[in-house]
Amino acid sequence: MEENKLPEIFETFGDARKNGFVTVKELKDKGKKVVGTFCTYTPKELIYAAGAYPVGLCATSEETIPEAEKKLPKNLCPLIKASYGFAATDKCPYMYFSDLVVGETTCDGKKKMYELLGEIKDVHVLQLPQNQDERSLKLWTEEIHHFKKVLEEKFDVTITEQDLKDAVKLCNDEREVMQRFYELGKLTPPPLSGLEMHTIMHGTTFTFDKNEQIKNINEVIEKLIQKHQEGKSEVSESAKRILITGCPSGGIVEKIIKPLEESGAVVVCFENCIGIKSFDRMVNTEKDPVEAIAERYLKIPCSVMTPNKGREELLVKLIEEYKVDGVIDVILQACHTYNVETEKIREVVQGADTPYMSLETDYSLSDFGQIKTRLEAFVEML
Ligand code: BJ8
Repeated sequence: MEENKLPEIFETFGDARKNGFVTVKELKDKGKKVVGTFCTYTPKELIYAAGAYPVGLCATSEETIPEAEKKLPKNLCPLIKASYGFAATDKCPYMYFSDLVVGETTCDGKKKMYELLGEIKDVHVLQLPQNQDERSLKLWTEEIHHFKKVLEEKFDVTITEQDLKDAVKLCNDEREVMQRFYELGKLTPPPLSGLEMHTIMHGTTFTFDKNEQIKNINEVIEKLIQKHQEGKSEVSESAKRILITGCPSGGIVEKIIKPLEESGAVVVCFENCIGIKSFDRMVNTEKDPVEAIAERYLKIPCSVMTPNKGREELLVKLIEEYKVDGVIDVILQACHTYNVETEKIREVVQGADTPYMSLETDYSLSDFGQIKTRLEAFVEML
């Protein structure tokens, strides 16, 4: 391999969704169980502990939205329409092979969509409380105990305490390596672009062998650190450093991340569910595993929580740690919770002396030119 050339792992992760199709079929042929998930609040540990494999379901392209709109309103978040559309058209192999799909009571659109999805697939909806206080933690802990029972009955297994502890260890190991990976964005210049970082993080959603993933990511980290030490980063030292927050960014990469980086900026930090929100915070291994899992997941600072102070505190911390020059808040059309929260987030970000811009968009390319112009203007004034 050429010196400093990144391993094919970048490509491997870039193709992870496609390659995962074969893997998931092989797993099914071997009699393994697959559980489709939509949200960062889904405690993957329980799924592993039941001997099944969690997989993120397709929801990041507009391909199936017209089909979804036959049943769902047009003015609904594109992520929700795409999720349903992929299921209704059988175009997501992960959905097709899922023995169970797990939804959650996060936003109104999703929880109502799951009712329709339940007509196509076996769906279990986790009753997620809407705030993070002690009473909610009790409810959520009970809900996780219930989820354990649902999985035991569905897959005819008994989940032991040791199964849970092993699963906690696996997920904590993954979090640890992913934290080391995204913290590479703290370097100046960062040794990889935001687009590359996004590709890898998105690819992990479709990687079934987590130990293999941990090994591969470690390899990428070592290469990138070496690249940085040798001053060979392709990112310019003067590139404006951007933090992306808001709705999941899987469906807007071509529309926002790419043009942003083409206009002289670099995304150094993804605070959203593709990045830090998913991998931040470990499950405490000193406590009862179900309680510790409940505690860890309930703290996720998503806008579906009210209040959602955690997101504000996290942003202020990240702006400093990643030496951020500007924050872009991505709002998927008709996402009321993130949209309403922009006002608070603007105050918090500007209060940290950092320029802020919110962008509301969907998965279509109809506003591509308009967004590109706004991104260029934003980068220019940084
Ligand atoms: S933890 S961000 S994955 S809920 S679907 S809320 S964009 S209107 S996805 Fe999410 Fe879990 Fe939170 Fe993360 Fe808005 Fe659309 Fe609803 Fe959405």
